[in-house]
Amino acid sequence: RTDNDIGIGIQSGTRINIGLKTGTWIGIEGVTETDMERRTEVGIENRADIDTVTDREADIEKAVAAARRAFHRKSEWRQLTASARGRLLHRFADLIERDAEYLSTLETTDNGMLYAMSRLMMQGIAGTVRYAAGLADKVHGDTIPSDFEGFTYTLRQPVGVCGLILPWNGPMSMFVSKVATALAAGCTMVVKPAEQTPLTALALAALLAEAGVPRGVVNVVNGYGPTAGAALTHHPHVAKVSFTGSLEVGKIIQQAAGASNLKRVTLELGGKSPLVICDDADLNVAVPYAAEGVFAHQGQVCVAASRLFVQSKIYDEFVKRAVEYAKNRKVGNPFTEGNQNGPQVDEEMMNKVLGYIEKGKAEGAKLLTGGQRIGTTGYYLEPTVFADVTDNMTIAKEEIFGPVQSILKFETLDEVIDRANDTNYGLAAGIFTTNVQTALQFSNLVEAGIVWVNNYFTFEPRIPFGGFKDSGLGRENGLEGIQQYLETKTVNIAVPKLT
Ligand code: TXE
Repeated sequence: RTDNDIGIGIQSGTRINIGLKTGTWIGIEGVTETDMERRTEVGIENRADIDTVTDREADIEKAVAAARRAFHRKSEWRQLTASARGRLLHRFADLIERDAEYLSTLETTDNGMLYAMSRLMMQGIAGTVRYAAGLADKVHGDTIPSDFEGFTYTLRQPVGVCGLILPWNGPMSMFVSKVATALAAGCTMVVKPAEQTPLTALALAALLAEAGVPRGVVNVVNGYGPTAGAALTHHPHVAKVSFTGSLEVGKIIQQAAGASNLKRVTLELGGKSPLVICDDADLNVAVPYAAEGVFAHQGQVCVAASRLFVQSKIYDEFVKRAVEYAKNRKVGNPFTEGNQNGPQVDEEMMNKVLGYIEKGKAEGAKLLTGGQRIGTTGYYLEPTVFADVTDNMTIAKEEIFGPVQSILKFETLDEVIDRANDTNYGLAAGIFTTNVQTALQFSNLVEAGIVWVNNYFTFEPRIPFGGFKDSGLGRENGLEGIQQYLETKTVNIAVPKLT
């Protein structure tokens, strides 16, 4: 989204329209008509043109029916062994590696993510799929001793048709983390990408088909939240929804689950993550980490270090260096090498960030650099630093989702732990200190799903990820991630004593 609100579409002889916002079509380099035909041939149902509300709901209906057929006990998918599912996922990872350049170009075109970042992320994306591939044949139950004459064992079985609703900030990484895990568990699914970023989910779905995932197992329907998304969350044949997005919509989804068939729900809903810099920290390390923690990907990251607590002894020096760092950050076209920030995803999100900046100024925070849009083409924002932020200010309480660093001052560890926890969110937290006791005390007491000590943003497919409090429900990734796509069945067998 480096231009104004033009639609991005791919048109071929077959009917595949992607993410149209206006009537304008532009071609995307590297996507040929043959590619598109191959995609329709393999039967992925791609209907992303914006028609009417009813049409969109009808698409979800068709997709859920396809996923339900593919989940039938006699289907090709259900007949596959767990290790065969693992092999399919490894093939999918091979294809992601083969097409890494194309996929990362598409991701940057779609989302505005720096190309250097989307290219670098491809390794992690393939790695996530390989981790899920390895998990596929390691799903098993327990044998439980019984006080009666017999024994009990458990089976862990796929939950059924899943609705996977994706956000726009990490379209590909979210797709693979949800889809690969659900496939490893043996589920079938309907994926609804975010309306801002419809492209890479379609490309990945085509690769799944090329890898040999049977028809109907993964269905992608592009559409808007209140229509396509809501149809999925209310659908009586969807057994589980996994959602990443806003807290507001997370609450709507949980209500829809309760009002329909009590579907299982996993939610990842963002945060207001505290990063604490103690006065014994190495500032040469802490300053860049804190800046990347909130500026990377234009601040559109759920774990962004958006509340930066700096201890009083080093406060002035830290603020000076943070401002210098922000001023030197290069903002521009995400495809241009050397740029460190690209555009916000769209005008609405850019305006939301600018609104928070105005609130920060009005409520008395000290704006030390940035605060403005850059130019009038594209949604570029200056990296912004506010100092003297206090806990009650809006910019210290609400998720900004933009390149805005808010610096707060603290005196003691005891005090900063209470202040860090004084939020309805609880996704991530970080601390920079050279004192191991301080690091451990903070890690034990902070209310967050992940804590980084002397680093920030480290992610791996092996580590469970999710939030405390309003930041979500359940965990994705790691061994816990796959459990969210499984039901436990208990079987009790009578074995009378041989007398
Ligand atoms: O989110 P939405 P938006 C936060 C961030 C951002 C704010 C708003 O603070 O500024 O949310 O972003 C689908 N039923 N995060 O408006 O609306 C929608 O189509 C079912 C944090 O983009 O939650 C899209 O696919 N689905 C975050 C997805 O929900 C619905 C990532 C996310 O959109 C729906 C993104 C409905 N009624 C935003 N309404 C993170 N946790 O990383 C919308 N959707």
